[in-house]
Amino acid sequence: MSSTFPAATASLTISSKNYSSWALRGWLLCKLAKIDFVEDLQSFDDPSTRAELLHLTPSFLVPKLTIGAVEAWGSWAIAEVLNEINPHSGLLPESPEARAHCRSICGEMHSGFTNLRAALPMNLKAKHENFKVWAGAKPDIQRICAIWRDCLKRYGGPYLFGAQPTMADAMFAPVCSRFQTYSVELDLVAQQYCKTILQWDLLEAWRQSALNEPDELEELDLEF
Ligand SMILES: N[C@@H](CCC(=O)N[C@@H](CS)C(=O)NCC(=O)O)C(=O)O
Repeated sequence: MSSTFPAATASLTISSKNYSSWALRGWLLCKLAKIDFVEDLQSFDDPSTRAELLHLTPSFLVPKLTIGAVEAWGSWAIAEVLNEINPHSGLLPESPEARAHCRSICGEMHSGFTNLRAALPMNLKAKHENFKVWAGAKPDIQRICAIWRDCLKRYGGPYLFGAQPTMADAMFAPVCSRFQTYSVELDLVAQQYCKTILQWDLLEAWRQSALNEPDELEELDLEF
């Protein structure tokens, strides 16, 4: 088997841009890695889609990246594959210490914060002014804000590892949108970080596409 990546066009299988936080992560990672890719947008409200998804992605989940015979599914695997494809894209910070730190907080995001994800599902079209955050989600929010404070202090911001966004910002970006949607009270540092992410041109481009998506997948309002 060849040790280089195929010269094929990359394709990113994603689902709803409004609801799918993992799809957003995969898309931001591809953009940060500066690869050319096409979006393969699968619609969850089409009954044939689940059967189709099974062929497209073994985990049944999106995002999934395909480049010729190279297939990676799950945001974390996609991040690492993209970093292999383009190790100088800045997906990871430069120093070994910062790279280890970056990978660690991406890992926390990837495998944790399940209460936050359940209580505050991503929905870019929604805005809740007086949303009561479930007590079980509060430790997740506190931990996320502590991660951000630590990074911004150590590396100087405005992104988590300094002047340019890395894979960590891609992984945490959907959290910023959730905090905005549900009007979560945040300390000043976290507020500023959310503002940076929400003004990021890539996030704005994604948000515009999400707003143009047909309404309304009501069952996803609670579950995603
Ligand atoms: N840990 C996975 C999570 C992927 C995931 O949960 N994707 C959701 C979309 S946000 C999905 O594909 N759900 C399909 C379904 O529920 O049918 C990742 O890192 O990508």
